[in-house]
Amino acid sequence: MSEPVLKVFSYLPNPRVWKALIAADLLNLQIEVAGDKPSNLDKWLWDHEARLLEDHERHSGNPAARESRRGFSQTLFKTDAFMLAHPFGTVPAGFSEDGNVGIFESNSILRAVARLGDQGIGLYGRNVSEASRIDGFLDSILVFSREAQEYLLAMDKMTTYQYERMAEAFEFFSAGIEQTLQHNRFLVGDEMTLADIAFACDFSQFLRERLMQNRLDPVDLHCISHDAETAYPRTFAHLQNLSTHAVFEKYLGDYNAHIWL
Ligand SMILES: N[C@@H](CCC(=O)N[C@@H](CS)C(=O)NCC(=O)O)C(=O)O
Repeated sequence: MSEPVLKVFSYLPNPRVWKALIAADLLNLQIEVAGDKPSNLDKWLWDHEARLLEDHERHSGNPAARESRRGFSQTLFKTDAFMLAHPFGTVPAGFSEDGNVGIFESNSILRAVARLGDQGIGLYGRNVSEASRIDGFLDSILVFSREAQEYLLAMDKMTTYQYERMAEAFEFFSAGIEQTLQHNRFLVGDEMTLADIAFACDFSQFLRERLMQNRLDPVDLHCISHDAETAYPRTFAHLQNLSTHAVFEKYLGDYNAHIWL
């Protein structure tokens, strides 16, 4: 087996990590992944050499102890080196193979994998215009997924404001994807690219809202994507087609089974 080209630390499983893993599988590259289920990440030292902490190290006086910022409620243990490499202190946290450079934001970890792989496969486009168009989709996907993150984290305390923001973001994003797929087989042209990988992972993560309807019931709200297949048929067909690709299936297969029931 070849040497890993990147290291990634994260909670697991995590669709944001799958972006890089799908690209790595398509490019026949290895990524070293370390991590644990979300509720266990407070037992880890967040570092390039991430490791489980000893019980006696898990106290507020540990210089690595920091308040969590987003998506966690526990004290987390992030080394100064981790914060230098990852200015926003988030996971997934990518590291160059030598550990010297932190690569943050899952879309950028994805880009790093593509840059390290065989350019002939075209995952990052075939020319500057295509690569830039892929970047445009990656940015739009990030904007959508940030909104989705806030929404999913607010499930037990949903406000009308939060819900309406998400509904608007979903409509804006899905309409754009639908529009693109009227003309193209994939998001950028007729070949699979990073844009499709990031779309599949982040859109799938948002669709987990369908499994959380019971948490919206008390405030009389319907999950936003309910029946959205009718309004955005190409978008959902694209996700389904991507999900049947063997490499996507490996990561997203079970995760997305609920969508196609
Ligand atoms: N847009 C980022 C999202 C990363 C993110 O927000 N991660 C959160 C967990 S979902 C985190 O690491 N939070 C650390 C903290 O709470 O301190 C990406 O795609 O990588």
